[in-house]
Amino acid sequence: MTATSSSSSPGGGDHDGAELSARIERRWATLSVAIVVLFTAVAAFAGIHQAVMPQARVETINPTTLHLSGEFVESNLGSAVESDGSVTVRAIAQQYSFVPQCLVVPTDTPITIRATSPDVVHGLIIMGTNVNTMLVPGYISSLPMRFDRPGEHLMPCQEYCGVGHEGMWAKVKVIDKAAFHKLAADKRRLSCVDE
Ligand SMILES: [Cu+2]
Repeated sequence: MTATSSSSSPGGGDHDGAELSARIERRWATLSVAIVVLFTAVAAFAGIHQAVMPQARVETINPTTLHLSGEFVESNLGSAVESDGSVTVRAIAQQYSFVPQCLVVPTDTPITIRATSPDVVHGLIIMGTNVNTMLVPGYISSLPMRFDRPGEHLMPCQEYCGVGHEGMWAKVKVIDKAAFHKLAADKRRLSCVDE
């Protein structure tokens, strides 16, 4: 017992104990507030840092002429096998459908999806994967993806784009790599209709 404690009071020991636990409690309260402040600061820094950094690469395209010439003409849409064995899928999102409406891709292959919009902002999300991007007129969205097993994934539009928005969706059909390459042997661009 220290000299400052009230030695006259018989309950002095209890008083000390209460003070000690109050001090410990304050210390933990300060620590937990500090942890919350630290994580908020980290999240804010990460978000702001990402928002102010320019994109590594921006690809633009004229939305009024993309159906007439270049990469996104109708005959060039769908899945294409590249010389390195990877696959590039090109698609257009427009009010209120995706072209092609069903994408076909192989398993165990690096795939790049490239898409854009000729009219308003749409979104593309492949359910069950982390593929999720906005499709902004004037810009090409390009994302890598890879599928381990065959199956079907829904691909709805995830940006409200007008009255027909809820009916705007497509499908991604993942098929066995060998079967895909058999199809690709006699077709330049593939979609589900070639299956
Ligand atoms: Cu849409």
